[in-house]
Amino acid sequence: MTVAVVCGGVGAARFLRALAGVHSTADTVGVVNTGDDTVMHGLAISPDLDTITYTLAAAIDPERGWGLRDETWRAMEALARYTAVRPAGSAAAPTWFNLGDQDLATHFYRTARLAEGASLTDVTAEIAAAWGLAQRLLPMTDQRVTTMVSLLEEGIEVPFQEYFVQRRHGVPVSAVRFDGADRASLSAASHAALSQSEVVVIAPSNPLVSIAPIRALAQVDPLLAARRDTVVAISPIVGGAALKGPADRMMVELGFEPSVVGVARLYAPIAGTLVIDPVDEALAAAVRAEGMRVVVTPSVMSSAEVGHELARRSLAAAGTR
Ligand code: FO1
Repeated sequence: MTVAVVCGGVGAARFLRALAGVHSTADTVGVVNTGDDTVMHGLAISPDLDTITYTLAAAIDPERGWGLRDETWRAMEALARYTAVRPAGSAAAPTWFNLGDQDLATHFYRTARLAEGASLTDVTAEIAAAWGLAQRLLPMTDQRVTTMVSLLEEGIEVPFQEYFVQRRHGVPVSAVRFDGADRASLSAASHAALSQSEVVVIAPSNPLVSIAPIRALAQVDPLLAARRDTVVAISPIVGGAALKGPADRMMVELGFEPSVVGVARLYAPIAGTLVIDPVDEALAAAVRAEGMRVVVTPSVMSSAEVGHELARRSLAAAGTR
């Protein structure tokens, strides 16, 4: 059975790793958010693609959930010499976004290949091959889409990483926008994956800033809506809290209920089933009232066994009528 997984970063990476334990990796493809992508020091950085690649290669730093384990930071330390002398108004040598010494090689390679005219789809496949991945990973688009976050108190709009990393996602947001999404299109490979795979799983990623940029591409919602019986979403909200990151706070700030019911309202048009954790079982009827079937199974991937069962139940749900 072929499976396409709609992916953000850490939650999706962990789900794909779990899926690899119970399903053929050759039949698995990830369609990955690139709205978080950024350019630092002139380098093209694709955090969600890298988080997934490193996780599936068992090279991720397990505590941070991003970057490589056993990483060193000598290049970042050396940058401090230049931040001391940069003139007022210069953004050169930013040190708030941490690029490890080994991680830099990935960004060097991606940047150089893009400069040669390769598409992000091709470069992503090359990087995945270099790390020995059996799954296919696809950027959602080969064009530039940037998630922009409006900050309530500062009254400005900043690119996602300036909210997430620079401000440690600790400030309230008032809006999110996907710059360039109206001009971009779903990559041909992603389109094929989302339309031809027998099952689509929406990973437990932030619905507002990880899955929403993919949905902002014009083709995606109609494509998924047309096959919603075979689309299964896994709630990233468990017991009213995000599994990781600011999804729960963002939902409140942007006017959504931070619960599996709020998640159901977001996904009901495009997914037939919502997978929720047993702690949310009491809300199952309310999720059904939003028009979704419900699968109740532990969804906090605290062990390989829990992850495997979550993956198994998610795939099985797509066959449930
Ligand atoms: N996340 C952080 O919290 N701090 C960082 O300095 C940081 C650097 C970084 C570098 C490369 C990369 O691929 C990811 C990195 N991340 C960092 C993670 C990333 O910014 C976020 O986790 C995602 O964008 C959210 O999905």
